[in-house]
Amino acid sequence: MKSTFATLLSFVLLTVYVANVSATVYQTFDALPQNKQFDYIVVGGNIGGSVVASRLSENLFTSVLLIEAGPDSKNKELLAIPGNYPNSIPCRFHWNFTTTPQEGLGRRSIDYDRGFVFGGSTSVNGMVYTCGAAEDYDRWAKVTGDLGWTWALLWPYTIKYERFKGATGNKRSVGQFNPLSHGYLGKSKVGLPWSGPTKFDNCAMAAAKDPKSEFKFNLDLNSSKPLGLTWTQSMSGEGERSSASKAYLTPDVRRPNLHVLATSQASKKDIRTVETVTAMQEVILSAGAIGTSQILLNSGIGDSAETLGRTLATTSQRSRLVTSTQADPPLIHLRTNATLLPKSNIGNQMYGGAAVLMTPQSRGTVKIASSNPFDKPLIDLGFLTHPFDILALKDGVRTMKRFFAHPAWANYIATNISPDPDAMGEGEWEGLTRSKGAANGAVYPNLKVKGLKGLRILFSPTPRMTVPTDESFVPTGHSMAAIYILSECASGLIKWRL
Ligand SMILES: Cc1cc2nc3c(=O)[nH]c(=O)nc-3n(C[C@H](O)[C@H](O)[C@H](O)COP(=O)(O)OP(=O)(O)OC[C@H]3O[C@@H](n4cnc5c(N)ncnc54)[C@H](O)[C@@H]3O)c2cc1C
Ligand SMILES: *[C@@H]1O[C@H](CO)[C@@H](O)[C@H](O)[C@H]1NC(C)=O
Ligand SMILES: *[C@@H]1O[C@H](CO)[C@@H](O)[C@H](O)[C@H]1NC(C)=O
Ligand SMILES: CC(=O)N[C@H]1CO[C@H](CO)[C@@H](O)[C@@H]1O
Repeated sequence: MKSTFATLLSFVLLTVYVANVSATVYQTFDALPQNKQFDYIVVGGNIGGSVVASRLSENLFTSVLLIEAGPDSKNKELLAIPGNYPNSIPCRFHWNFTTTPQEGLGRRSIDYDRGFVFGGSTSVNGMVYTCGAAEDYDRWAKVTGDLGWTWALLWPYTIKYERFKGATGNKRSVGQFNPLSHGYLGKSKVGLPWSGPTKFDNCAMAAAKDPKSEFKFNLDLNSSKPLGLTWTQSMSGEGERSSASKAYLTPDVRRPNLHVLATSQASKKDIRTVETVTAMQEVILSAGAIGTSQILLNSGIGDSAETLGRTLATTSQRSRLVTSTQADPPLIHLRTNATLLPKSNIGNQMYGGAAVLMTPQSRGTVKIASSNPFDKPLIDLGFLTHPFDILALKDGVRTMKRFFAHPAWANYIATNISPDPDAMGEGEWEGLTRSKGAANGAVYPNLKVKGLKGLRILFSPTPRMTVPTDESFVPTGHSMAAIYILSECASGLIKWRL
């Protein structure tokens, strides 16, 4: 079987730069063991890569090489401080991507952040922890015809990866979460707010207690019914961010069979070939939505519809296979000015709300600008190119207006600072939203390459079976939880050669 996929398994390594030396993580290619052969090569030190490298290397007879383009996150306090996001995270830990001019946003290009460091984006993100709705996962199962994707079969993985820590600093958190909804023996810390409750929290909770309120209290979002008001959980604990690398790699890198190479970018083809490593079993691509697309495109997989059709004859995914992405929900930022100003003299507190679209119908693409793997890819999020997205956002703004209309906010001046769809014409609202609405977040492709042996792709999140791309969708929540679930699930599939 090895020879069938030999071509794909030779990876070119481009050493980007040499960072400070650590005892357990290789900083240079030359430091790697002599023969440069491993059972598995995992590309990308993000959730998928960290989880899979950790789980595969549990078997001490299996050798695993994990390759990460960015630097080690060890001793980087700035990354460990929870709440340091986003402004205090230096750009040396970012890819500094910018999108192509967005047709749906008045042809503006927007910054598109991704983590360039161990842990990938989990080292630089907002840490907000939500699992999404059971219906989202059940829909994966329905679309794929694979019961393995039902929430009932996937949620046990949350128990596997979670190490629930409650609130830091002995803060009481009774009544702020459901103890039965969490795992306590896993690797990734999940916690509750370490401060508060704030005046905002108290008002929101008072409104939620009103039996007539549309916005009811929800004890724990792992009820898999994510509607309502809740105490936000985050992937942090004991005063620290719990990145994927901190949770999975730092403890396991002492294993003699797990090799982690930092500051090295993997690619298939390069004009400046530096080094090559070989996997005896499989290559697992987990370089995130952008990085994985770039590697595949640079490898000649997905250059054109024809190539794809041939290479992937057994799949139903054709021309859009590699380039399809699902854009992260655009945010309409309402925080440009204060939304709520206290009427009485209680200081300068201001609170804001944002409408976030969790079910975008718009789709984008990732393309390469050249065959040089160091060139930035062309990222087109396709934001607001589908009419549904504009309608849904408009509805979101109205929902928020109803939320702040509750008497619980009576002592505050609630002002609408984003374009108000009820105060202007349809065209004007849409125009302002497209030209002013900021957009941040992640790209989520929802696909997997089949028909290529020896190569797995941990696109996040990726149902196990081929999904026609037009059916691709992500859970209605922040993406980390779903990706941890899928990564733990994928580790089992790889380990047991399924
Ligand atoms: C600013 C920001 C805020 C966010 N906030 C939240 C939040 O609050 N809650 C939440 O749940 N989610 C949040 N997310 C999303 C979440 O962090 C990501 O969806 C999640 O981390 C998974 O990302 P990924 O695996 O697709 O890619 P990434 O995490 O970006 O991982 C890709 C990894 O592969 C590496 N890589 C890329 N190319 C190569 C190559 N050629 N060779 C070697 N290595 C390579 C990269 O350096 C990186 O480490 C946020 C994301 C961002 C960017
Ligand atoms: C992003 O920019 C910073 C600052 O210029 C730089 O240090 C870092 O290496 C850049 N990231 C990448 C992936 O090139
Ligand atoms: C926000 O506040 C500034 C300064 O007070 C003002 O000039 C601007 O018009 C306000 N923007 C909106 C959208 O209300
Ligand atoms: C108590 C609780 O809500 N935990 C749940 C987490 O999600 C699964 C699937 O819906 C439930 O079965 C658990 O009971």
